[in-house]
Amino acid sequence: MRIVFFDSGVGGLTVLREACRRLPAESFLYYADTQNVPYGVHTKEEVYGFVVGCIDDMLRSHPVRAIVVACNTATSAAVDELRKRYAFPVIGMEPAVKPALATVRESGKRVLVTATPLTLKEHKFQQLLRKLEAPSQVDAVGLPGLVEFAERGVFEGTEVEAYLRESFAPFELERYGAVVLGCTHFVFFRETIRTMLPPDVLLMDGNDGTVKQMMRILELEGTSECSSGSEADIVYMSSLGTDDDKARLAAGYRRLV
Ligand code: DGN
Repeated sequence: MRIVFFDSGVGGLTVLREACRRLPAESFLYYADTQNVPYGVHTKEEVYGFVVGCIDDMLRSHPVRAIVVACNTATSAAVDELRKRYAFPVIGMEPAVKPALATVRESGKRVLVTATPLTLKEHKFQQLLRKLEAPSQVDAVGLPGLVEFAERGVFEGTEVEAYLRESFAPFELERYGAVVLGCTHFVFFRETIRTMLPPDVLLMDGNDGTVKQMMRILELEGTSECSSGSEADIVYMSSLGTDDDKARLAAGYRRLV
């Protein structure tokens, strides 16, 4: 049985890559809901319906050991319901606000969270800020355009830079100690985002924490030396089910290793 990583498109590959590096002997399945990407523009109820449709579709041909919802948007919209519906473990994501706040505690600087508009609007994110007693130290900006760039296979260049510059323009970036990549697609743009920020700003994502959580739940021991992930055993599936989708997903993964 394979461990499944799920996202609307290519973003969750950035989480899968961390899993492949730590668990080189495991077998994985990556499922992308290419029919309904991007999720960020839909309602919570619609996203839940899309995710259940995909998982039920996959279960017809593949038994599942566990599912990692490698998408912050789908996690905030659907993870609680998915846990009630399925008997296998369902692991979700959370924007890395907690570790980011820990890194700025001494400096008194602020944290800027980037994510899709739906993640930022959802109850789960607001609840997380309240739980961390952090609303006044955190600002947020939606970057839905990055999901669209990644799905078009545009991962760098002037178009991406112009979009980021415009999106960050309202913020005084010197005031921030950490920027959180709260969407798995954004990890593809890490290098370009880095160039937009003052050099001492930390960039944080939730990928490693999610994989460690999955390993705890499944009681898996990782290798002490992480591999590149290039030899990983991955089956690719998508809701459109085309060969073109599979090739695009495999190419997206190869970009990361
Ligand atoms: N990769 C998703 C996330 O982490 O939120 C966003 C995907 C989308 O469809 N908007």
